Amino acid sequence: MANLNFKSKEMECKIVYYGPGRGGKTTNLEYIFKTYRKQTTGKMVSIDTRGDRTLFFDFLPLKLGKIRGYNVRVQLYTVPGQVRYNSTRKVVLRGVDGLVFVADSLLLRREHNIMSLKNLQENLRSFGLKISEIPLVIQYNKRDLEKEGIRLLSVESMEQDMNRQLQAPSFSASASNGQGVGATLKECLKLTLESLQNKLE
Ligand SMILES: Nc1nc2c(ncn2[C@@H]2O[C@H](COP(=O)(O)OP(=O)(O)OP(=O)(O)O)[C@@H](O)[C@H]2O)c(=O)[nH]1
Ligand SMILES: [Mg+2]
Repeated sequence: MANLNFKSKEMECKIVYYGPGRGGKTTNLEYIFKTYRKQTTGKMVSIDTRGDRTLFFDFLPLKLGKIRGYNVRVQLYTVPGQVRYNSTRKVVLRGVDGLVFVADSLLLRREHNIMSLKNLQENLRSFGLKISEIPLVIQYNKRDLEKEGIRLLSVESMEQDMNRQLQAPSFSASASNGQGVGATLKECLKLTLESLQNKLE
């Protein structure tokens, strides 16, 4: 839930990176941390990781400066994608203002993407929310692997699997080299701030 202070003109909102294990959520935040130094207000914090697996969450605070008179701060979080950590995912998801769903383009990960999106919908439902009520951007990650000759799902088939009904803005990306990472974040920020603005009016 966004924090609004009318008096001091401060706004704070929460964006959660969701998606299957090993899809590239942490890698997105690492790239943002590296690239948008001016906007980061503190260190990226990774709570409890084993190798490249997030066991609790990652956190990165950003400061966007003044937007329509408000000082806007954003908190980026990632959830642990592994199926067994659902209670942690729910804790991180609580109070979400905007979502980035990071899907894995590997052919072998098709089912994991679909299950993770279902799980997101179920968890939102447990808070009385519908996915259509939360600003959402979908990212098709790891597109760089096409060049390596690794079999990937086509973007069209991923759209069919995940975005036919949602019709969310979507981006191809490669979090490891940063392609599409900024575009994904910017779109999510735009939608999230617009949605908060509408709630204010
Ligand atoms: N080639 C390639 N590898 C990637 C990309 N994004 C992430 N990876 C790799 O995929 C692995 C998993 O990435 P993470 O960012 O840790 O995935 P995650 O979604 O945070 O995974 P969990 O914490 O288990 O939920 C790491 O070894 C990354 O380096 C990408 O765009 N291209
Ligand atoms: Mg992670």
